Amino acid sequence: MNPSSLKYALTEEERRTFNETGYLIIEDALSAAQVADLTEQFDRIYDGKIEGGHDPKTALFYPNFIPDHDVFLDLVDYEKVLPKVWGLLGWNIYLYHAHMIATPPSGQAKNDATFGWHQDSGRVNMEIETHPRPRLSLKVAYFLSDVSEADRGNFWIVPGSHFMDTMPLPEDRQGQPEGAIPVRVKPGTAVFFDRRLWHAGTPNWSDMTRKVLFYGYGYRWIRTKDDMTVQHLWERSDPIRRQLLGAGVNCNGHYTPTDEDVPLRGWLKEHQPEMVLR
Ligand SMILES: O=C(O)CCC(=O)C(=O)O
Repeated sequence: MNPSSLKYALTEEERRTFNETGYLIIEDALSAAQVADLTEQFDRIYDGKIEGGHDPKTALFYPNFIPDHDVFLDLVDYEKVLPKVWGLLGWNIYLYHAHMIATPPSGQAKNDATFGWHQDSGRVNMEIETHPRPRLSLKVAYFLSDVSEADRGNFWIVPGSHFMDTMPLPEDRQGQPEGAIPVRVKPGTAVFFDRRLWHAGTPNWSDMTRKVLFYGYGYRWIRTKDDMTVQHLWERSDPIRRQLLGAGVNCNGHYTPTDEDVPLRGWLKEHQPEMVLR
């Protein structure tokens, strides 16, 4: 990790925005060249899935894509983003989940059906006893296609809903919850969202395929949410990237980490000591 990454450290305003609204938009997180490289690999995977029988009219959810190409691997500890992730979650973190979603034009007439609103983490939400639910993890969504207009299969959110345990939905399943908005962003934008923020993927009523990469970061004591077959990448990764890819000394180190388990802590002690107060 290059100390130059600290120029992208989380600002107090960014922290406040994320804490209060449950999300944070970073425009131009990726350059046009990065978007082009990532899109080339995204399209290669997507085309392969269609050749393999995936219905081109339905969304493709493809987890565990990090091993597919180094352009995806390089975003795991991306200097414009990771400092904001540790600014929000601290140093005992790793990439617990990653998935890409392609949402092709639905080919159907626009309707007002209620979207699939949810918080992330499945059973965690039922089995955690506290209110409000704890943050635990966040995702960073990198948008590769232009969703600056609505109806393009946008990611929808209810800003400020991350402290709500339930989301009232219309009984007739028509329309969206109060306060719901489409996230409208240009290619290259990174959208951070708290796992508790009520959100939904939506049908694409435009004529362009929506393309997004999701990187999920959480505490090292959370289990992976997909196969995360990244262990073969440890050997050629630097210590912080290795931590983010799930390396560690032993299982106890997920709970009581040694310096060897969490090189990020050592790095922060040296370069951003206020991040290592506990
Ligand atoms: O496709 C989308 O925009 C929604 C993605 C989503 O629900 C998730 O990552 O949990």
